[in-house]
Amino acid sequence: MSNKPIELDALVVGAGFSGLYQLLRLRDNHGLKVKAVEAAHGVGGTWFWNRYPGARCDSESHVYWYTFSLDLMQQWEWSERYPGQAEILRYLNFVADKLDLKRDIQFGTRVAAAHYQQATNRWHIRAETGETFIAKFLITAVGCLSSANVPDIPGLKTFKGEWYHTGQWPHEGVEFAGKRVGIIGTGSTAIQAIPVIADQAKHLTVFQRTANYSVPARNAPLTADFKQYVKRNAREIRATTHQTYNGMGFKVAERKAVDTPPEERERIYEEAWERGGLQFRASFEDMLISKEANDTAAEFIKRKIRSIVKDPSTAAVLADIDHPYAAKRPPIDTDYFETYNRPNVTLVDVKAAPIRQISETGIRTDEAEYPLDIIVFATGFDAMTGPLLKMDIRGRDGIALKDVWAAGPRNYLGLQVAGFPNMFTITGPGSPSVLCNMPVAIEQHVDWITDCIAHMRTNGLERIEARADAVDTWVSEVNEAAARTLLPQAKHSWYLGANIPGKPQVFMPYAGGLVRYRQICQNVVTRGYEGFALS
Ligand code: NA7
Repeated sequence: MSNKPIELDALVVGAGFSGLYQLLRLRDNHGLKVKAVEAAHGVGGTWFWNRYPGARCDSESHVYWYTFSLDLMQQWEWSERYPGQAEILRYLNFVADKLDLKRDIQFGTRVAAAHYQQATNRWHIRAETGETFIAKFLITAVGCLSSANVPDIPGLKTFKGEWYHTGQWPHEGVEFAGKRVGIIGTGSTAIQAIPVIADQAKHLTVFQRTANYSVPARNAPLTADFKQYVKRNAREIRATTHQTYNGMGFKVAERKAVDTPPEERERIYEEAWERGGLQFRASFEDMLISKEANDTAAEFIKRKIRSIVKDPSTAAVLADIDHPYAAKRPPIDTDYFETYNRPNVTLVDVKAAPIRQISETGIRTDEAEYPLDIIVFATGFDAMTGPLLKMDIRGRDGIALKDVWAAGPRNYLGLQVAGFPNMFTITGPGSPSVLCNMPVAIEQHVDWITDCIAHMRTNGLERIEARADAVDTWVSEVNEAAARTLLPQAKHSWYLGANIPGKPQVFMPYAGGLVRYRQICQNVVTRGYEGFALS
């Protein structure tokens, strides 16, 4: 390996959905000298790392892909209603190979530091391998749920069994047969993994701190007719995802739960429950705005939990949910609540009796000791800011991103931080992406960044930086958009950073929806990149 820096027009950090598309657009549409660096040994990002049992996307497959090329859409066929991890990884490899992207991706390369040099208007980037890169543009495509959170529970180092975090799952898989397994967490990940692990393990103990809603996914193989429908209607499907609030393929019903008679409301929820999936939250337009409306959905799901789970005390702990429905990321499942009827599954309420310690042989709560062979941490991520702050990013005058964001993330449009010229963040805080169907949000971000860089090149501009007043305005906009919804009412949510001890609690995603966000970004361009200083 040479120590000579590699000089580039742009360096993209990450080779998941965002990084691949960003690399493609700058390289093939604009002829930039661009490279992507990726910590993993393959493409895929989230879908490279999250190989835990049951890992599957909650967006439906016919909208969970790139839509920039109708041709590409014709060449790929999904097999199930919701794509599983392995199939998504195959898809991203298919795209990367088809478009010959891998030759410009350097794998096994994790960025340690990126420092902006004012005199030369260049980013100096250092990888953990010691390699260095010099680039005019730095684009982070590091994902928003990629920094695993393993809680600091005393004694973990002494545990004699095996332990794993779901987001860093061994590629060779984990053998659960005959084992006593404990899983910590009941977020989307755990809700997918629990039924699958329960099916394999001798015994599964679920440690639940915050009870959660879940709606059946109703996953199934796609029929030949549906596959044909997708091929024939690719253009319309793409158009729909650009028109819906969250980039999904379904629209929110134009009716209010509070104005709907109770029997009719019940029928609508029942139908949505049978249809399955995230569409449940689209049953009424006031569900995420009015607590009264939300209560009707919450009560419906709690009744479902009590009717599915046979042991009343287990059902009571599972249904003891204190946040509005969908104010935390709403999970969808395959036989999640049914799994608690299995004789080999136990639910432990660690809100009532917290986990105190991990011993050599298992988990100890305030009330009991649970002997275990394997512990699975389905404990989520240091979301949105975590992957960015893991790198030592410094902007003008050596100012560190971690200092600028000490009280919470601040940026403009989720795309640029004041003081960090020519650096763009894809799916960063302040972006709507985590509340949306991710590939649709990613395509919007990447297209905007690409057009911006192209505009700079056409006009002989060297430098773009968000203005401080524009950042203030965007931070207010993000706060106001969240305040118009029930989302901030879920106090234990990663949207707020509440899952990471000591993290500033700020509602991070933009909750105004993708359509509005797209329009705002477009208006910024129309008004000559309003809010940015270009020179
Ligand atoms: P989440 O949604 O952050 O869920 C993590 C779960 O782990 C949640 O139930 C947490 O309880 C629990 N947790 C975290 N730390 C602890 C400790 N110390 N003790 C007990 N329980 C704990 O992460 P997921 O991976 O499920 O989902 C992340 C996203 O990936 C998801 O939203 C989708 O977008 C895909 P808490 O609620 O904090 O009390």
